[in-house]
Formats: sequence, structure tokens, C-alpha cells
Amino acid sequence: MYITDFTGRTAFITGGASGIGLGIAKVLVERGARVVIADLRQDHIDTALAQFAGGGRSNAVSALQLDVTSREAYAEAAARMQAEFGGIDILVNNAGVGLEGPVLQATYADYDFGFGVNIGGVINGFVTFLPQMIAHGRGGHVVSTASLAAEVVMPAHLAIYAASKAAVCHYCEAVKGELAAQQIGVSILLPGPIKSNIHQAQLNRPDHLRAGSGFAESEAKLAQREVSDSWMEPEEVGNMVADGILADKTYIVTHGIFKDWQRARAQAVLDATPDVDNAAVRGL
Ligand code: NAI
Ligand code: GGE
Repeated sequence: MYITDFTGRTAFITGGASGIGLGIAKVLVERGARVVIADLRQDHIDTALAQFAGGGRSNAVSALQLDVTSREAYAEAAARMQAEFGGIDILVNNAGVGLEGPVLQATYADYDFGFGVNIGGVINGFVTFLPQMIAHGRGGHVVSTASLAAEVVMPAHLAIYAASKAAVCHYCEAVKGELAAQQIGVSILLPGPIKSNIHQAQLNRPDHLRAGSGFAESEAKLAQREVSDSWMEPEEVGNMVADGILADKTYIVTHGIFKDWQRARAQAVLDATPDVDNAAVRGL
């Protein structure tokens, strides 16, 4: 509970120009925060900023083009935030790619793309921004977008995606205590299906990881998949995230539709665990 009010706070949202990130940006702006949208795609940035234009708080929003996998660019962005706002208060590690394809055809280009953005980008966010968030002494919060895919056993064509999201989840769980001691809250966003451009993984691939990919065909097909009316609106997720920050919730879960699969996975691990209390090694 380090953030008790969004007024006067600065939030930096990666992947903030589309889908879930944009939904979070809109809600945080509505609730009084200053928001910096950081996104790979200039086309997304242009349409996102146009949606704020003319609104009462459009001055509270700005944007910068950033690839979260570039540590140099990330460090530059952080230096700008330090100079302009005296450092950020809220980091939302949301940029991610929904890559999928036949796992046995995956090449290192596919692993590097999926892990590079989905977990590498999150780690770059923590490493780049934590020093300024600790140094300014105002307390703060980090939200990272994983997925309910991290909580269930996923089909093989989403193996890279699921593994990268599980890494986000476990990293955040592990560091939460250390960061609490620095007045920095940690939340993991675990969404179910949300209306967004998640199926455009192909467009977000850098050229050097497009060459040699084994996923070209499946990602071209994926790009045709339509968003369903039944999927949640990004602004609804944004409201859950804002409430989750104020309550320092560890898990922000948008849907209950996979609960049986979540329970089955947790139960399978428990079932494989011996009941004996190995007293002799308990101290290890
Ligand atoms: P989206 O594609 O609409 O938004 C993601 C944004 O991230 C895009 O604007 C894209 O340009 C940007 N981005 C991609 N790679 C980037 C990079 N290297 N550096 C900076 N920005 C980059 O998709 P969505 O769904 O809003 O995705 C947001 C997060 O939510 C992702 O981490 C995704 O895995 C996760 N998620 C989405 C779900 C859904 O149903 N839409 C469900 C569960 C998780
Ligand atoms: C909505 O589209 C997608 C997608 O193409 C890939 C991954 C996801 C959404 C999400 O991260 C979630 C779906 O909410 O992933 C899943 C979680 C649990 C079961 C199945 C999932 O995706 C198929």
C-alpha cells in the first residue's frame, strides 16, 4: 500500500499504446496520474495519443518509442524520466508478444523473440527503473503482465509463451518481499482473453528474428484470428489494475474461466509430492 492516490504520480507503461496497456493508461489518467506510454510501434502510439486528444487530461499523457529488449534505449528512457519527473512512481511492465507455432519447428529466433520480449523486457524494466524508484524515496509500485497461461498446462504450440509468462510470475513473487522493504509494491496481472492486438505478434518481430523463424506460417494464420465480442474490454482490466495497485494485490486475475485447469495443475504437483515430512533435511 505504497501508492494510496494516483494524483501527482507518474506511471510508465510499456506496450501502453494498444490493448491492455492502453486500457491501463486511460484509467490511470482518469484517476489523476501522469502517464508515459512506451511502445515499439509508432502507428499504435499515434492512434493512442489521438484518443486522449481533446480530453480533459490530455496534457497528462505523453509517449515515447521504445523496444523493451534494447537495454541502451531503456536506460535512455529512464534518464529522461528522471530529468522530466524526478523519476517514475509506477512501472507497468506490460509489453508482450503472443507468439505461437509448432514447438518442434521453433528455432532459436523464436525462443529469442518470445523470451526476449516477454521476460527479458520485464527484467530490463526492473533493472533499469528500480534504482530511481528507490532513490527518490516516494515509494512506488511495479505491475507486470503475465497471463493465466502461466497458471495452467498449455498446449505445445504456446510452450514458449507459457514458459516466458511463468518466468514473469515467479520472478515477481520472489522479489515482492525485498521491494516491500523499499516501499515498492509488486503486482502480477494474470489476464484471460482481452480485446487487443495480441494476434499481431508477426508485426512486432524485429527483422533479425524474423529470418529463420519456424513460426512464419502459424503467425500469418494467427494474424487472421478475430477478437471475440465476449472478450473483456481493456478499460475493465485497467480498473482492476488501478484497484490492485492501491491494495498492493500480488495477483490481479481478470477471469475465472480457467479455474478448473488452474486447480488441476496445482493438484497434480501436490499429488506428486510425498506426504512424509523429511525432518532430517527440513533445515536445508
Ligand atoms: P497488444 O498487441 O494490443 O498490445 C501490446 C503492445 O505492446 C503493442 O502496442 C505492441 O506494439 C507493444 N510491444 C510489442 N513488443 C514490444 C517491444 N519489444 N517493446 C515495446 N513495446 C512492445 O496486446 P495485449 O493483449 O494488450 O498485450 C499486452 C500484454 O498482455 C502482453 O504481455 C500479453 O502477453 C498479455 N496478455 C494478453 C491477453 C489477451 O487476451 N489480450 C491475455 C493474457 C496476457
Ligand atoms: C486472446 O488471445 C490470446 C492468445 O492468442 C494467446 C494467449 C492469450 C490470449 C492469453 O495469454 C491467455 C488467454 O487468456 O492464454 C491462455 C490461458 C489459459 C488457457 C488458454 C490460453 O490461451 C489459449
